[in-house]
Amino acid sequence: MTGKATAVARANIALAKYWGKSDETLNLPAVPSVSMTLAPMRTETVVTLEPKLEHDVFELDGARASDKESARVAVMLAEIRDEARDHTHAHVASRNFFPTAGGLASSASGFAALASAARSAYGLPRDDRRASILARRASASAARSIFGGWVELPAGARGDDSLAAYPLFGEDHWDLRLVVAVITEGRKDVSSRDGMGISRRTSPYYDAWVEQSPRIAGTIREGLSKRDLAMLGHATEQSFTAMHALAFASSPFTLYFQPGSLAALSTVRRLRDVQGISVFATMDAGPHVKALCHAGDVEHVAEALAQTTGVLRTIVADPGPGVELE
Ligand code: 2P0
Repeated sequence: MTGKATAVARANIALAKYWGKSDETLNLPAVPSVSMTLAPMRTETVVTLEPKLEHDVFELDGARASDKESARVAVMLAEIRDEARDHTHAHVASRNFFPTAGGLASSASGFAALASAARSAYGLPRDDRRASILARRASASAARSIFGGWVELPAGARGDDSLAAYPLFGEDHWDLRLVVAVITEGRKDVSSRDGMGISRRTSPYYDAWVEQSPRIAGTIREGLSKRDLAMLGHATEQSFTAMHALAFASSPFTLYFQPGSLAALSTVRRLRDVQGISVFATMDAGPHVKALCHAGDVEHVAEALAQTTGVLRTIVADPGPGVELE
């Protein structure tokens, strides 16, 4: 049998952040996270079964991927082969249609697209829950990119390998925008995985983070449900500031901010406090600042951020759909 399938998945940005694992072997998050899937940030992955191959081959953006990246892909393919009872190796070609700058995670869209395309190429029926479980084992934020709109990945209890993300609201629920203020073009220094491990092992605030996160995620869910941007936005800012405070207080300290990040955060505060625009910030494991606002305010917000010292450029994203499979 020669199977071939193509999947498109999109990156997502967490409003309620995942940071810390309850189980490193199964890659289970210690806290619930809630994200928005981003329409323009697409990864397309083509999986082709090739009986002549003696091992899986992974190409990323047209070039042979590193051994480390290839190994993570091979682990997922091996799990799918076991389920499909087909031990043919595969050629995987993945292409990102957005910049792979630090903190604009392409691993989420990449593993979501891979899980979906590979299941289909091996003849398994479409099952987004199973694809989300596979994606979560590879990279927990990828579990959320299986679905469109607004998505939750609950915290996982140690040993529970059935954990998957699920959609809260579709992409048409609310016409919000996320403006990414790009601060550096390079890759980040400390990976999310390493950063959250250091936080869990050494930060004096880790237990408080795990204890408080469900409450913050609950407010974010409620703000989404009521389409209340102030409720959603203040809780979104609480989640990212708590995550970064936790990381900063670890040993050695983990600091993702650059001077431009602080300037962009000031711009967001000024737009809100001085100009009365409903706009709220978040940051991930990188220096970029992401601003959440209504569609009607997005040009003004993007312009103000683009003019901020230290901001290289801006990217505007609207809520996007879940995985598309051919
Ligand atoms: C998030 N991040 O919720 C958080 C906020 C970064 C900051 O999920 O170890 O690459 O592969 O499960 O999914 C990035 O972490 O980590 C992430 P692993 P992942 O989006």
